Amino acid sequence: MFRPILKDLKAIWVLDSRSNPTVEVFAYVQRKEDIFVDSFIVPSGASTGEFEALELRDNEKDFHGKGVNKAIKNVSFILDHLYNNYVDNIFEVDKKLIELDGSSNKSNLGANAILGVSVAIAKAVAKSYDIPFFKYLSFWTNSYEYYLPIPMMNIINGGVHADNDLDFQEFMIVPLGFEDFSNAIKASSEVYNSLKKILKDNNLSVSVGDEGGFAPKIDSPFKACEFIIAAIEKSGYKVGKDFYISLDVAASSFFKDNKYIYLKNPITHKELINVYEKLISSYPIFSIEDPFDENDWESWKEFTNKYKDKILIVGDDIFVTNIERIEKGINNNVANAVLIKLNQIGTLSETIKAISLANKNGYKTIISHRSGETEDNTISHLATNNSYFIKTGAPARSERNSKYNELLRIYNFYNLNYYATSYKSNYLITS
Ligand code: 2PG
Ligand code: MG
Repeated sequence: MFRPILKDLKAIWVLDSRSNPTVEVFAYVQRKEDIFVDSFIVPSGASTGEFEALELRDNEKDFHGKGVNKAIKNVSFILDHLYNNYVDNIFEVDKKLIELDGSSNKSNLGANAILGVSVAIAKAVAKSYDIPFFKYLSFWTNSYEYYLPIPMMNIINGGVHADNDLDFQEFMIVPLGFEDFSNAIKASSEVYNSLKKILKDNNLSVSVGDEGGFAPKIDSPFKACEFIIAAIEKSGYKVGKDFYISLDVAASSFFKDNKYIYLKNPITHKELINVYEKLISSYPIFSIEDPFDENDWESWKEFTNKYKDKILIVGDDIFVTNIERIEKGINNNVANAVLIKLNQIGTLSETIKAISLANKNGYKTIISHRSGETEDNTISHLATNNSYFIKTGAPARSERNSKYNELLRIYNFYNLNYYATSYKSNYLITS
C-alpha cells in the first residue's frame, strides 16, 4: 500500500471577482515515486454571518486592508507541521489543522489559510489515486450514488450584492422540470437572456450584481418575481412546472433595532411573514433562505412551523455550516434545509460532517458559492455527493459558469443522472 505523503504547500494570492485578493494553496503529495499537485482558491462572502470562521485579512495599506499575506505566511507554518505526514485521511489532516490553529473560529491561522490547505491536499491526494475528485469525496461522504445537482440560479441581485433598492438579496430560478442536467442549464440560460430583453424593454438597466444576476433599479420583490415569471414564459417554459423561484432574503442585512427595514420602513417579523405569505401564494416559491436575522430564532421557529411542508426554509447566516448551530436548529425545529459553504466553517471534513448531520435529520443541503468567487470549481464536485442542490449564481460570468461548466463536463464524461427527477418523485412539489 503506497500512502500519499505531503511534500510541499505553496500559497499565493490571486484576485477574486470583486478584485480582492484571496488565497490559492497548492499541495504537493508524493505517492510511490511520483509527485501530484493540485490547488484550491478560497472564495469570500459579503453578507457574512456573524458566527462564520474568521477570514484573515492583513488590515494594512495594501488592497484597502484586504491583503492576505498573513494567511499566506500561515500556510508555511502549517507546512512545517505537516511535512512528510501521511495525508490520505481528510479527518486526520483537518484535525491537525484545527489543533494547530487552536481557536474556536480559526482566527489564529485564518479560515482562508486552513481551508486552502484542507481542500488542496484532498484534491492532490485524489489525483495521486487517479480518480476524479467527486468520486474521491465519496470515501468520506459515504455517498456512492452521484447525481448532478439542481441549480438555484440567482438572476436578479439585490441586498448587499447590488447597487439597487431591492432589500432581498437573491431571486433565483430553479429548473426542476428537466430530465437531464444539460437541458436544465440550456433552459436557464434562455430564461436569463429573456430576462435581459424584458428588462431592456422596460428601460431598466441590464448591468449585473456580484453574482452575475441583473440589478435593475427596482425595489419590490413582487416586481422582481413578475419579471422572472415573464422571462420563463417568454422562453416557452412553464412556471411552477419547468421552473420554480427561490429567494435568499439575507434578512440579517436589513435587521435594525429589532425591526426589519423593508421598502425603507421598519416592520415587525409578523409583517415580514405577511410579505412571504403573499409571495408564496402568488408565485411557485421553492425555497426561502435566511427569512429572518441570524439571532431571531423565535421568528424562524414560527415561520418553520407554518411553512416547513410547503417550501424549503434554508438556513445560511443562522447556521454558518457549523455543526453546533445546525444541531441547535434541529432541536428547535428551525428551518428544513442548510446552506453549505466551505469557508464558513473552514475545513473540508467539518463541511462533510455538517452535510451528514443535516441529511440524517431530514434537512436538505445546498452547496453554495460565495459572492466573491474565482474560476475554482471544486464545489461542483461536492454537490454531486449527498447534497444534490447547488447555488452558484447566474448562468453568466465565468466565476459562476466555471461551476456549471464543470458539472456539464461531469455530465458529458460520466453520464450522471440529474437529481430533479428523483427529487420530484420523492418529495411533494406544490404548484
Ligand atoms: C449568501 C451568499 C452567496 P455571500 O448569502 O448565500 O450567495 O452571499 O457570499 O455574500 O455571503
Ligand atoms: Mg445566503
